[in-house]
Amino acid sequence: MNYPNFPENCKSLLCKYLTPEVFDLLKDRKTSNGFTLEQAINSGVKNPDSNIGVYAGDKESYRVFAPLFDPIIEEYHGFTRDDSHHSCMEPDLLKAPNPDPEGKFILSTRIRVGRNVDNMPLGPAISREQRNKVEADVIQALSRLEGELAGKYYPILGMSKEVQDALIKDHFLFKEGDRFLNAAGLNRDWPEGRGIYHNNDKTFLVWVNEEDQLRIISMQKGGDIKEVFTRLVNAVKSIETKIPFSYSYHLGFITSCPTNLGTAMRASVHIALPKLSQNMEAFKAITDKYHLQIRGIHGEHSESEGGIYDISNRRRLGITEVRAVQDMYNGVVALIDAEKALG
Ligand code: ADP
Ligand code: CIR
Repeated sequence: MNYPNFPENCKSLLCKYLTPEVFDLLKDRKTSNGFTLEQAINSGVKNPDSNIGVYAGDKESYRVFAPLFDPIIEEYHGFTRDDSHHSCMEPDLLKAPNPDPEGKFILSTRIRVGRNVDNMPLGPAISREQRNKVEADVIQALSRLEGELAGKYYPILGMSKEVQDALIKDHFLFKEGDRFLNAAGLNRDWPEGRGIYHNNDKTFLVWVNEEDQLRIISMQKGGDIKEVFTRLVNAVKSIETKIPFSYSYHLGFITSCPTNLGTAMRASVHIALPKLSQNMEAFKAITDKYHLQIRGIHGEHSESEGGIYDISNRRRLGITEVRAVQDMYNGVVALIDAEKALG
């Protein structure tokens, strides 16, 4: 493989940190699962509009390809090689009274964490048999959940197009054929091994074998962020008694995309900011101050519609889960204040 040809205007962290020297150092390395540099960078090479552009094939990738991953991790999370990660999933420590009890701004709240099974390759390097085993083990673990978390698993294989499209449109299910995941090798053998579990109210959901082997999700209408976090914590604690998750004392929970390492948590609201969003500079000044990310209404790489935005914590590594949700909460309070000030 030769040094990739990045377009001149390429802004991904991959093209910033894959210097010819780093490329030469890493190009012949392989993890014990056979994962190569070429595989790790393919998403960003094929999609030069990537924000990041790299994926890990296994926990070992973060060590074997550290000269590429470390600076990317440092720039995204502000977390260095010498830092360590600590988890804290204590909903009582979160200070988050509903910032919008009248429901004027916040349409819905969602918090998800990514998890992968210990001692299994991650999605970009997993085999078909291993992926199917993950699915079977996860279905079994989920079948033991009780009370509010009890639900049913729906495989994508055999799901009608109408049901699948409705679940995607209503923000419950991952989309099909994402080009970033495709190039990362995450859509191999589609749709086998993929599916979604949810309770009757669709307030608790688990995506199986998408970008990560599990995406554990709690969501509901309105802005009761603490209730959403509490449900998520209960679910994660229950599932981890059955499934051993991949974890590192340095990097926290291991995920295929380096932006998700650590807490692997994205806490978001869908929020209407029609006035503030007329002035993107003022809007971004607030989101930067509170370490927030702005996404469109249909998730990553989508556009906003009708002044409604997906606002979430940007940092996930080197801070606790409580801090990640608190980042989002504090920023949302500031955004609502700014919107109100505009009349
Ligand atoms: P993820 O957060 O899981 O990495 P995406 O950005 O692709 O991935 O979002 C997944 C889905 O979740 C999308 O349909 C998105 O619109 C939906 N979503 C995200 N946040 C919220 C929210 N606060 N309320 C409702 N749906 C949401
Ligand atoms: C990209 O590089 O744009 C995709 N692989 C997704 C990266 C994670 N998302 C993000 O930082 N917005």
